Amino acid sequence: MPEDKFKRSRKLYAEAQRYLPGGVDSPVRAHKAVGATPLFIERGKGSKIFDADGNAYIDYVCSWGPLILGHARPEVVRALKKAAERGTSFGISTELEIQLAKIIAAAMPSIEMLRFVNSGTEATMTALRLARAFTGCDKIIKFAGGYHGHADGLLTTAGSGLATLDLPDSPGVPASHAQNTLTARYNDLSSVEQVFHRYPKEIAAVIIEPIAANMGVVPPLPDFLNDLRLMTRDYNALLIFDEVITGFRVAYGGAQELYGVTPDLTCLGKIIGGGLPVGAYGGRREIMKMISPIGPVYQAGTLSGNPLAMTAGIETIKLLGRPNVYTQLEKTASQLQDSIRKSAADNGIRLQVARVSSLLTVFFNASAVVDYESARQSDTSRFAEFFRGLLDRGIYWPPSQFEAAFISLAHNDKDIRSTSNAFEEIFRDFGSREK
Ligand code: HOZ
Repeated sequence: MPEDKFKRSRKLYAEAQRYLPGGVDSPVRAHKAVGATPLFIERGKGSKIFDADGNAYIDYVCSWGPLILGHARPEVVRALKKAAERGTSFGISTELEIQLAKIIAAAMPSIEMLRFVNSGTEATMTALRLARAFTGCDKIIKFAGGYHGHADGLLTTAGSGLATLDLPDSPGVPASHAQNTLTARYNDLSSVEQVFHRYPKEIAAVIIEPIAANMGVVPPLPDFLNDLRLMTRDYNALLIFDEVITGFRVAYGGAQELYGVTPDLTCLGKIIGGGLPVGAYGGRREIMKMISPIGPVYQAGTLSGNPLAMTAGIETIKLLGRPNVYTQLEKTASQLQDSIRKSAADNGIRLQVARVSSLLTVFFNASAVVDYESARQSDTSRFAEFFRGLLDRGIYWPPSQFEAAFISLAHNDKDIRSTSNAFEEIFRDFGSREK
């Protein structure tokens, strides 16, 4: 009998299930959609993670995006150690909050003021509360397949874990709440216009991932974001960019820099906390001035602006400000994209590789993916096989068709070569079975 290379992870998973629902603290980690043993990780270094059985993997999840520098980057670890020695939390302001706020405001000129919170979910939830207070309207528009965290009212036709587990929404959300969420089709301006026509004076905001990354990566079509900007202005609704994934990822100034479109409010998370829990929302001063204690819109948090999260964010973004960082990410990610396409073509495998900068998804789909409907045409059982094939070969890919793979600055040529070889072997196997 072959040796069980996941023995310890299996044991931990069995134990975890007694205490944690599904044995995990976030659904996709249970590997349900890909039929693989959930892993328990002991440590990470650079581009690699190491599980409880001592298996090493080249990691393309990178904690779902925050670790753009790779795992345990020495500069970040050193700064964190020093910060921890000074105290881990005060519940009182520190200068670090001003430092990180200044860095973010300089990177994204649309953000004149911001508030730090502890997760992307908190950021989007509060940005919407603020938009409703500012406009006096209750309804919001989101896009099918867009994921903005798990707050009530944002789980309708959502991507990420809900798409992975094929859940249309979640019980427990009052119907009265969900009915204020209207859904449009990503990359289809006419679907947005239809909603505005129907409720011309009732929409507080349109919230969008400017590059959809929670239905897999789906880039915006040319002009879509710009036209959306103009339309929201025409209807006096706010435009909220959820840049939790794309902020400091696709460009230093996020998707708003890449596409030259200015939102009213922006939600951030992930990279700005350098791997520690964080979120932020910010935007025009006149809107942000409505936040308590200078305005009436209430939002608070015991750990908000936590000094460790601020420190990791500052150190991470400092390193992202060095020359050629985004060129390097582009180069590494495009090498990976090219090798996937080549192996797929050589072996007659029909797939789509969607990529913007260091965000990438392999869709097992014969035609181009432009929205949630087309993303859902993908062959998820083939994806599951692909995931397991990569795992067997020491590569940790996102365990869902409807998530992005993340390339970091720690991924080097050797990692890309090993990953490309794995793709080649897997696609050769797929191809031979199809003949
Ligand atoms: N939704 C996050 C990225 N798509 C990942 C967090 C999670 O669901 O575990």
